[in-house]
Amino acid sequence: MMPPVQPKMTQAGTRRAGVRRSHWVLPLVVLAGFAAFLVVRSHQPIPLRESFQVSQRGREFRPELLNIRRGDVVQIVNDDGDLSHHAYVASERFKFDSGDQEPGGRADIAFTVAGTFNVLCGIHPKMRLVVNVR
Ligand SMILES: [Cu+2]
Repeated sequence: MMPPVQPKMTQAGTRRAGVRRSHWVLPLVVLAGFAAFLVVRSHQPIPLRESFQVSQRGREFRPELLNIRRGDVVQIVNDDGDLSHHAYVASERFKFDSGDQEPGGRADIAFTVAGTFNVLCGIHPKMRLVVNVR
């Protein structure tokens, strides 16, 4: 009695196991695909950085306000005749110091951190540029 019943149960059991496997194979494939997508996406290059120019003529930063994205570069140009200038950021989260900028000198500031930052001139304390980095 028992031996003839045993093979039938095994066949049914195998079929059921097959059905159960197909239930988790599909989600697993979808999950693996999604993981692969994330890996590929994280290796794509960062969007092109924009450059902005700021003049120091007349002992003023112009423009006085910039809205940029993280990674963008602000170039500070001393186009102020024969005056020396300077540009620095002294935030807790972001620091920069151009050193002395002789006439004609340029300093590139790559803002790598989001936030609002003051760019100041160590020689002319009234000079101020506000940079919003989003
Ligand atoms: Cu200055």
